[in-house]
Amino acid sequence: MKQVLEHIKAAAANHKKLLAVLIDPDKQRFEALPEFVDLIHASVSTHIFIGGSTVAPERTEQLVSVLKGLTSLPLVLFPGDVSQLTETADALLYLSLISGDNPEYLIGKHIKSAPQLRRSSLEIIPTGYVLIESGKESAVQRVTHTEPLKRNKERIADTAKAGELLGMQLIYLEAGSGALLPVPSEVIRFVKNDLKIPLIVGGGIRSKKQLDAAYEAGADLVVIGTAFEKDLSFFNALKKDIHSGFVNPKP
Ligand code: 1GP
Repeated sequence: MKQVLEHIKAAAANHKKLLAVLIDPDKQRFEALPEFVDLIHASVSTHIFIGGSTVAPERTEQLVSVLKGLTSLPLVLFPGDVSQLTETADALLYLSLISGDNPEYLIGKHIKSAPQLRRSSLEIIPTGYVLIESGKESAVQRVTHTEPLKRNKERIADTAKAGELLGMQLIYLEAGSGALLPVPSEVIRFVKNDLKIPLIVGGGIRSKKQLDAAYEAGADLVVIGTAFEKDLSFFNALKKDIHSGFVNPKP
């Protein structure tokens, strides 16, 4: 069923905030997954994103297969490379790095993935991926050999708008995994006010306060990875609360 994008759009339209836990197949120990998924289920998380900058081939597929047996939350590929595509997931963020000028990450990887995706039943979601300066060099910057955008809201909004006008279905503002500085609220607000499509924000969010600030500024879906990798007790601050206004599709 191709429903991941529709669900995100409906949530955004109804101001229901979404939270994706990002799992890096190379960093996650498979033995620890049952406990990790239990914590995800007890929290307000609504999605699991899977991906990393450098992941050993097969590892993504193995991880998704294990997760399938543990959860009915949507499993969404957030791949750093073509080798991270697997049919076992529910959807694919088909990322084009529109903040950069490296043709390989604007269209090159996509051409390489086309033979596989032509036959795929994955839900493919075209996503404009916008890397923003965040206080230190990010893995995305290092791997893609592109410069992040300066924290200049006009230029970032123009980039996001260009992605929307090209037909992308989501915009992802990325500060980079483990960023020192998350995407500033004023940038999120400025970009969101200018967009008709849902807005994803990630990178460097490690507290409930920062999460709420991103939501309040207009993020429809926030992605958090490193904070959970470093400290599982962060889930305690994100426990489900019927009054919280979050929506969780898990039955
Ligand atoms: C990285 O935006 C994601 O691509 C999440 O970042 O690991 O810093 O939470 P963190």
